Amino acid sequence: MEKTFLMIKPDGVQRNLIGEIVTRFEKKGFQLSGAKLMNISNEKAEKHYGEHKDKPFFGELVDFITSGPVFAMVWEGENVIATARQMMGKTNPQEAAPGTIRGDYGLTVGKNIIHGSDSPESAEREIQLFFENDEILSFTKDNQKWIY
Ligand code: FUP
Repeated sequence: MEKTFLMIKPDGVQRNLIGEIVTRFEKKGFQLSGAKLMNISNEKAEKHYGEHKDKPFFGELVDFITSGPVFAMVWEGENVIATARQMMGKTNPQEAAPGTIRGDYGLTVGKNIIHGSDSPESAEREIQLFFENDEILSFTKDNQKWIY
């Protein structure tokens, strides 16, 4: 099953949006395979955003993502990479449609609440960068068994 890397950025953590965002992906039908609250080192931030290293906003981007805890997640499900990107909305919250995470909760491109892998290659790379293999779980759910 396809997997993606999603990360609630420091602004989302500070604004108490972890539960709301996790709920959206759960309700959509995706399954959480791994998650942790963590601080990102400068080195990891620079690797993660390597494709932007020549952009004028790179310094600010690294400063922001290392400014406080993030909530890193691996989600799995059919077409989860592209669907999660749709659910997140456009990079600039001013252009993100209402009903998307950035459209509903963001105001500026600098603090846009969530990151999500944009391709199978970046998902693979980002999952490897943030998670050990034994932190990613595949399991089937049987709700009835845990109620009765
Ligand atoms: P996304 O894949 O939607 O996270 O967007 P990008 O990979 O293009 O950009 C990564 C991050 O850089 C964004 F989440 C916010 C930041 N950014 C800026 O701060 N200014 C810009 O002009 C573009 C991106």
